[in-house]
Amino acid sequence: MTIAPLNWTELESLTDFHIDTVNGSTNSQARLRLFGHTEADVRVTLYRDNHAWCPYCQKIWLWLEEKQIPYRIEKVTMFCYGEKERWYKQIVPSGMLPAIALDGKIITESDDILIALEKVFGSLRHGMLDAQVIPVRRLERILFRAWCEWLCRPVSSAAQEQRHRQQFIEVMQQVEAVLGSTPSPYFLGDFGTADVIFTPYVERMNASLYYYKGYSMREVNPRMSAWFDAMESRLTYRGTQSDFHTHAHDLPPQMGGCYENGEPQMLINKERVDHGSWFGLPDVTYAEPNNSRQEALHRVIKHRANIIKVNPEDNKLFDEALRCALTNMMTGEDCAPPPHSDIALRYLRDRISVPRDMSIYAAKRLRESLEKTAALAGDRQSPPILVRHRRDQDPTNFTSLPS
Ligand SMILES: N[C@@H](CCC(=O)N[C@@H](CS)C(=O)NCC(=O)O)C(=O)O
Repeated sequence: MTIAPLNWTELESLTDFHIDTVNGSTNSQARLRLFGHTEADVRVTLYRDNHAWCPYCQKIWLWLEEKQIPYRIEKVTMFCYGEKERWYKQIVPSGMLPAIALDGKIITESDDILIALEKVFGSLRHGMLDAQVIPVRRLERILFRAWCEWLCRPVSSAAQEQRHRQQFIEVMQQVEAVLGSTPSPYFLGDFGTADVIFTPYVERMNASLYYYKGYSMREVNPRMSAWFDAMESRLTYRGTQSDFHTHAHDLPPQMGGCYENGEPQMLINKERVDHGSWFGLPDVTYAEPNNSRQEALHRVIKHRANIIKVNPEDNKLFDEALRCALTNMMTGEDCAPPPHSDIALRYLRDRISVPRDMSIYAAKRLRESLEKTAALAGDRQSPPILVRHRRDQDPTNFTSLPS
């Protein structure tokens, strides 16, 4: 049995999701973060990318959130999905992100930014230049290089692929040893700068190696696994945390390509990340909040005009199909969408970005309902997600309608 789609007013009545972007917990929508201070206390502006894809921006973002420094956020377009804003090139001619303005002075390079912030606001447990932190920072870069070598270089033989894998695993074992050297799940005994430094890329390694190499970093490395669990106990990290689907498809244009190894486990993982089920993937282990559906619904309702406008299929058809998916998400009942709406629904399924659009479980709920509803209309997939650039995500396409 299937039910009729709810209208937008009926759907609106099913969510009272609300967050305080300014003083509440870490979130990707905020333009101003006060942590109970007043605007007069703001000395920092963080320039970060629109979609929260930039790893070096996540490092600064997390640090500011952990230290609860009042700050403003200005969002900038990355080259891979659009044109850099002229105003930004005037202050940072290279266009590189992140940057901060600290008491009006522009600082670039994420490490230099943290060092400058520490000078003014104090360090996050350890300082960037502490004798204990320097080797951990170095290890993070060694792991980063082993990851790039494995993920981003085409190989000419299985033996070469195996060498790259082995090289990465060997560095990973060093990371395991450092994490295992104290009883705490964090680096260097308790949460601090070293954990912030590691966060952006290990999150991306976990996602990309699962998807492109069939290697589940979080599951096969017990210390790393405990580290991720500990990080996920922090609302700061949860607010910046992305998921496997988002990273699998935001990394190729940023990294200049990611190479699949075609192994059986890789093919299974890729299928699951792209087509579901998204629940149970090792991209998150904290318990699902009980309002994840309400969050997803709230976010779609807020941006529905743009979501419908950018969809390649007919607006009226997609409006109804989208309401069917949302009806399914909120009621658990099947809601048959109009014929030929399968592509439209899967187009959105493939373009939900975490944490830009919503948090990790909300995205899983929404993808699940979009897929379930699309399957009632047919088995056609949306055009493949681009790998050289992501101009389908050009922010200028999303700003011309009020949302
Ligand atoms: N070493 C720099 C690297 C920064 C960097 O590579 N930023 C990339 C994004 S993650 C960037 O801004 N690229 C230009 C663009 O994509 O628009 C840092 O630590 O801040």
